Amino acid sequence: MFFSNAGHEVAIIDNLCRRSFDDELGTNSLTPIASIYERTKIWNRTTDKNILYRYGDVTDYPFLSSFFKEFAPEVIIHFGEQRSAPYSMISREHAVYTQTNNITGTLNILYAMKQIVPNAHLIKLGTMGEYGTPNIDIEEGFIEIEHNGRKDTLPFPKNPGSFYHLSKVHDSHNIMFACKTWGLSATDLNQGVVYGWETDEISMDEKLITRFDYDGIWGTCLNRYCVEAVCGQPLTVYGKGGQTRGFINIIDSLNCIRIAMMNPPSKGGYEVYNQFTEIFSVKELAEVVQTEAIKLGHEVNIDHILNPRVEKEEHYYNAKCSKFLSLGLKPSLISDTLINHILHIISKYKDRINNDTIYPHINWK
Ligand code: USQ
Repeated sequence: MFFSNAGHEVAIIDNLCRRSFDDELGTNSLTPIASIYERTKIWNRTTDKNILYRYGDVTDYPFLSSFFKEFAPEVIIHFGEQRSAPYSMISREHAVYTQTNNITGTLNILYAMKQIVPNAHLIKLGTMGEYGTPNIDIEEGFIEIEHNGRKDTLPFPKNPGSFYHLSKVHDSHNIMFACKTWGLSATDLNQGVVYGWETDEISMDEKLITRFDYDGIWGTCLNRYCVEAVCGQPLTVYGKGGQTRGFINIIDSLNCIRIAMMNPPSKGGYEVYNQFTEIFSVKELAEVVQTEAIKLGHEVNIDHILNPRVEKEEHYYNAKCSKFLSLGLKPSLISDTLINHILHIISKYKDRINNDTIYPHINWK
């Protein structure tokens, strides 16, 4: 909708697996989401634009290649992956599914680009989690290394924390190889933890609203804290809470993709951007939500619960994110007003919260 509104011709392919994961796990979106058919119909009617939707799976090469031949995309924005770290850690089957689905889908896209649209620009959603939490500054994609008297610029070392995050590392290697070998162009967006869900386009009609996850498998930290505050549960900080990450508002996330689209790498180029706007520890974020929720009359406690993940709970973290700023990104940062607004919207859908799904039950060990 964001790109359609900006005047681009947009086609979506989606196998709707995210909706079936909810059926598998008993989770749900806080916000009621209409079917994709209804959403595209409302969008096309409201705006007089035309988003094309095709049901299909990027791991199905005959489907993908025939779609590429029909639509001939100039830009491919690839967000079609299983994106939950806890989901990938449920069992062997979930880890295998995550890596097979994610890596095969991306490989298929690279082959379809090579064979059908070799001049297209791939914009691929990666993750800041590819780098992990090293005890040195995190660069944007590459680092100059001097070793035994010789120097080279190499991909920044990867040390991720789940089979899901690992799938993105494997994708990055495959994409870089395809650019180098076949002359494709790609931008890898190493995105931090996203929060919020509202955009100008979604606000046009309640039926255009997108999902808002809050459970222990799909919900990300800030969104979860806000829901916990509204439904009177303690905020679930995992362990000591010194886990420090880059965060980004969904509006900035879309603007970053727009900026990446306007600045494609040259043929054979593989560009990496770190896509976040602020750094917080998960404990600091819980305190921000607590303060704001108390102002609204909620009673809010913070619980340091046993960490279900294997991760450092106190560590150095200094990741660079200067490329998007130098290309003109004006970040929307976390503020009292924003948290207040998110808490208000959550209150509106409070009856849809399933308390049983909030506590995290997927253990890494
Ligand atoms: N955490 C808590 N309490 C919670 C939930 C999470 O303390 O209630 C902690 C986790 O232990 C972790 C941190 O918050 O240290 C972030 O966890 P998260 O669930 O908010 O995000 P994560 O699992 O890292 O994954 C999310 C998205 C994923 C994206 C990633 C960006 O689901 O698709 O790739 O954020 S990043 O974290 O930068 O790798």
